[in-house]
Amino acid sequence: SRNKKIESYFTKPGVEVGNIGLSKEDIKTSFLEKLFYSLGRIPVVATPNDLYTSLALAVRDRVFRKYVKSLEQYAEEDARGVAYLSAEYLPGPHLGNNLLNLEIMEETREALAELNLDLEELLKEEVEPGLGNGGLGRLASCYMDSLATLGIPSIAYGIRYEFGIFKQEIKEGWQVESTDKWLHNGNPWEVIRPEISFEVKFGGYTEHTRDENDKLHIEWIPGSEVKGTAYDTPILGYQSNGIILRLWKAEATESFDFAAYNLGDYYRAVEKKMRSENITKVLYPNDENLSGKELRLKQQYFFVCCSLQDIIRLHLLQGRKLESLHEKFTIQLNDTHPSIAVPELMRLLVDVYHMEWDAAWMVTCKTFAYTNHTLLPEALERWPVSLIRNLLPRHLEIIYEINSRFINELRGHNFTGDQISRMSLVDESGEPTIRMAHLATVGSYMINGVSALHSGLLKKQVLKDFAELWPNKFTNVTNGVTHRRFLAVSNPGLSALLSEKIGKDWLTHLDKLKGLESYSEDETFRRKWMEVKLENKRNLATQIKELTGIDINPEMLIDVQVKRIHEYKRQHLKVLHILSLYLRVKKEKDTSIPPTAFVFGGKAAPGYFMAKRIIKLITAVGELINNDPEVNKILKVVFLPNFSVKLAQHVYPGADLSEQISMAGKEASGTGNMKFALNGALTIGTLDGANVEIREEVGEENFFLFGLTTDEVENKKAQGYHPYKIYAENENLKKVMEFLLSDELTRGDTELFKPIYNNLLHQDPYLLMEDYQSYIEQMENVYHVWQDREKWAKMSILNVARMGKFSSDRSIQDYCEKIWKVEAIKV
Ligand code: HBZ
Repeated sequence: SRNKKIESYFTKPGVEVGNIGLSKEDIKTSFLEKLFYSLGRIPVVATPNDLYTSLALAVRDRVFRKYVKSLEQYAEEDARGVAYLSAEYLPGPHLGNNLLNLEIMEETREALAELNLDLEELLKEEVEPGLGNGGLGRLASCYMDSLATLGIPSIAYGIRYEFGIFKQEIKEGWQVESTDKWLHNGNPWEVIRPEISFEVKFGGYTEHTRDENDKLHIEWIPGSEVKGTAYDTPILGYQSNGIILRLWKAEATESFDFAAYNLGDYYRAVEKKMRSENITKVLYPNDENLSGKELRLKQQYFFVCCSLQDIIRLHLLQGRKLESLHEKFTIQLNDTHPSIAVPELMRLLVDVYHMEWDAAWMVTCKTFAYTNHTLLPEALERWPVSLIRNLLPRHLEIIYEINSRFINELRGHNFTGDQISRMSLVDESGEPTIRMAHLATVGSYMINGVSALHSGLLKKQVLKDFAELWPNKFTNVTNGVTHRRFLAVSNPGLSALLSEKIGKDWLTHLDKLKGLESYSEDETFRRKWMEVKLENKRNLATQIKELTGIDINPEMLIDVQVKRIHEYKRQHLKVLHILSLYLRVKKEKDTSIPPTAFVFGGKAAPGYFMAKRIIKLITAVGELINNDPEVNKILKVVFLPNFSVKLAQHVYPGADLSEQISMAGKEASGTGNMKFALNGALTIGTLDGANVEIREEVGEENFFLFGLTTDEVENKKAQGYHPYKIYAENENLKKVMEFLLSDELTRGDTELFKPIYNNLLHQDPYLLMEDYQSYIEQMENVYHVWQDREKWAKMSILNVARMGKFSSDRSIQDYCEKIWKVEAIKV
């Protein structure tokens, strides 16, 4: 009510506050205003970053205008909403995407041109927030784009890491890491909300007392405390609403160090402050592997604790009761990283808001839903009981209580002792640990995997017993990607061609691409299609030249594998294929191979020995091939350093062939596979993750399949797998493998690739030896089709035309219908 007067300005029909018009002139004026009055710069001294920042601020005003309108409407309708909890986000550069969503790309380009500035140059200035490792973080950002576009009332919570995923450089062929100072030039997209801050406790002990009515009260006396402050970034949808990405930064609390200050112990107080701020210093760069570090658990609890307090604040702000929390909010757990939210919500409801356990548990179990992203045993989170006891003593008690009630329930269902110990939240087989996937499963009303295959395996393997107990709690939501960023923004050439043929509806309804199918028979269209692709390949070749110094002829087949480096993803299988081609050209003087550029990109976890060796292997093969005049007209090998969303936006449009070659049963979904196909690359892949569904959609005749199926992999392993035997019986494979140890490749360092060689020959956990022949043969087929460019073009068009299913808009609709029961509110 205090602000009624201000509100009347804002809500008066037709009245806008400030200059937020969308015409060329409006944008030009805003841009100049930002430069002069927000940055205090005059043109002669303005740096490229100043110019970029001015434009970003001008655009941000327009984004916020849309966001506040959405907020008003959500509040008015008292709508049910989604809170998305993710420890990682990879939004990519904001500017280009916001220009698309506001539909002011051209106006902005012209406004800048009149000032003698080039929009493309300013777009290049943006440093992207690398607040994630890979697929999981990027998925969260795709989902934000779709939540905003579809008008789903939602808020996304995460961590404002001061340093994101490390910067990767290649030195003498090896990955070298350095810190990612993404905030160095400031961040025009975020707004700090100093008034939205919460205290987070750590350590200490709990005190159990009974009051006069014999009611138990439990108090957590912490050993330390930090404060989390909200930093908001608006994320805009296309022609639509905006939502907020709220990231928490850790700071010292004033109150907690008061004692030290009072004692005059200034240095001790300052040291505490620094220790507090450490919590959100840096992202752990491990994907699909555990760090097991205390600081990582602190990060998880820190952001969960702030987010839940914020959700409760928002709920109570509307005058509602906590008993109805689950009716107004559903909270999605992006993997187990935020799963400490289950005991934390229980703690808040029971200890802080004095709800009875049963009532609190009912609310909790109806609030959370959990997405699993991996079946790899080494990636399933477990925390030692001792660590939780030290850091979160009250949560350990709550976890034990949840577990004991859960086990009673199992006994009631006549589960056997074996089953019970398999299902327990506590693994007591060695050092006692908490199985976070079990905690998330028990505390959620729905659990989903991220592709049909993966969701099926989840019920058969990792959560088998739980799926028997609660068959209706399990579902699938196949991943999707935002085609607005990964087609409309990053591939303007193809986008224009699509819109020319089928109109612009595909921007909000990707299944409209179906309308392209008939054009695959149209020769003129096919020619245009291939011209657009060639232009994108030229652009990619320019990027490659800038980043690596390597010249690529854009006419070559561009064959790409970009993703985190991991043995299960089998980048080294690709290398074996390249070496087989090299030996053919070199030793057999075979020049019939179509010229091909093999492009790799992706980061290895800094402590992952084999992954780092694989990078060295790729670059060593590159050195050898690229510098050999006998070979380098036919083959080129490139390792693109520091793969990121920004770089990805150049890579997908320029690719001819997409490598999706993980061992079947290991890649939960993959999302790069979708981005490539959406940009007209054909896929060579195994029946793994979402490849299965992509192949179903595009048609098996338009997909290059190879390798064992999940069942065949299982059988092979059950029978006893002998990689050495396969090697010994395949002359070609043998030569390729021996070449790994050759002086030509290792330049005399015979130990260099021995770890890879030995692993493949004697363990080969991901069946490279087994799938090798099938892969080589399917690559021959790829080359065969590539020779027939008309056929290739047809297949490429049909791939794009049939990708409608893989929009993240469809995924979000699935979440709304199958899990969240939330409805859209469009402004
Ligand atoms: O999530 C990926 C899956 O490997 C991929 O198949 C799937 O498409 C994608 C989205 O569902 N998983 C990850 O990217 N995982 C991580 O990045 C990760 C990060 C921190 C961890 C564990 C995993 O502690």
